[in-house]
Amino acid sequence: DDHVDPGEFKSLVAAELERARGRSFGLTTDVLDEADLVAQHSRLMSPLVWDLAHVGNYEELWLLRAAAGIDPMRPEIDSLYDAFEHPRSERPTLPLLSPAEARGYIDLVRRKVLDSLESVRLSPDKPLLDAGFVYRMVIQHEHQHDETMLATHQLRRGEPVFPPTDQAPAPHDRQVLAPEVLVEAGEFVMGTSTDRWALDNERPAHTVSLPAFWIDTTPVCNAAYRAFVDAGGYDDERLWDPAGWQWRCASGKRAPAYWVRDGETWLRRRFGRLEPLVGDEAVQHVCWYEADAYARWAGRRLPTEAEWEKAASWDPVHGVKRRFPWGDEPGGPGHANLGQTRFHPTPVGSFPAGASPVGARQMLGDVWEWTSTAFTGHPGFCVFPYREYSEVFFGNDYKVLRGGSWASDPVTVRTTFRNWDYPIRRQIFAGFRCARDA
Ligand code: AVJ
Ligand code: FE
Repeated sequence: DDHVDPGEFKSLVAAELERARGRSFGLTTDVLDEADLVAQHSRLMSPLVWDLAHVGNYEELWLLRAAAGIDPMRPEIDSLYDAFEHPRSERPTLPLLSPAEARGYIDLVRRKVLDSLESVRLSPDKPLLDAGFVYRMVIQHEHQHDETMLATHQLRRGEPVFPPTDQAPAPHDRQVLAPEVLVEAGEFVMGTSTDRWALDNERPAHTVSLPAFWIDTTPVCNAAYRAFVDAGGYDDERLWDPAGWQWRCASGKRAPAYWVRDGETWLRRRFGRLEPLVGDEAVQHVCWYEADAYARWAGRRLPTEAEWEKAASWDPVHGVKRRFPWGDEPGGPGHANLGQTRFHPTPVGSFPAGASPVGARQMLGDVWEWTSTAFTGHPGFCVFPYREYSEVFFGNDYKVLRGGSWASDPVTVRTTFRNWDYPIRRQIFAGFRCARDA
């Protein structure tokens, strides 16, 4: 298992690059016209055509220039697609490639990448190529942008472009589930030093000792969150973090994003359609401040990042860590709601087969889960391969999210994966679960 067979690896890379690209086209040129692709649907987001060319430019930088030593194709466009040179709100004013030019460019990059795969050696003496790291990084990068593009679609006004999904209901046993699970006091291994898909901020593995705690078996659902709304939670300053109360007052928000009042009840707007709010689905589109206030109202708190990871991955009986809550092997449709198959979360209590060793459900998939922890490096963190992936975000400004959402591709999630965002952000597919000291 330690050995990476070069032939097998190259066919895996080609197939995964192809799969990610099919997804990117399915969110852009396959479904939207030129005007919709270049429009700014929200100041929080890039025009979709920016994301499309950016994933190709990133692929060129890392797989052609850095990995294969190939000269820049169009160095003059690099700065347009550098996320740090231009904030999202500014991107529509840049002389971006048109949708047709962007496609021509990223198609050409991709052809060269596939050609270069023949000659590239996955030598352990080049850290970027060791076990094919840089290819895994680029594949994950495209899927991360695909999830961001879905958030842009959700903000977009206009005719729906995604057909209604008609998925088999998820396997379910919520009637017999205890509301919370106990995680005993003790050490566990946080992070990883061996996962070949792990990005720099997941490394290295290190031992963390936690006191005993209780954590919700499932994410908080719409019905539970609605009880907080109905109880006047948005009007009770005592429930809110001081900065959260400021946000609440300045924004005027009184419910999660996309909830629409309809007399006595609520609807939600989802990818251009108004539909009933499904009570038992995990709540999404809440910011950290809302999650934090709900938890206080419920007499609980958000889990720390370490608590979340221990509940998701640690097998206390065998003293081993799992890559996924259910084990070390990738799951299937019975384990988690991942990979944009449904376009919405499933009911809480779904996926008995996806439970973690302590019995926590839906730790991966459905909704990203806010934790109480600010984003910093694990002890022993080393930048690899570039500071702007995560190190420049370390500090107090960003909160860690865990577990991935229904929009996250399976190759981008594992129990060590870390996401982060500002505590006011609601456009991402984020919810939460609560915890308390034991
Ligand atoms: C890990 C989701 C916070 O979208 O800003 C994409 C991923 N990094 N391109 C982001 C990322 C560079 C990143 N997040
Ligand atoms: Fe990016």
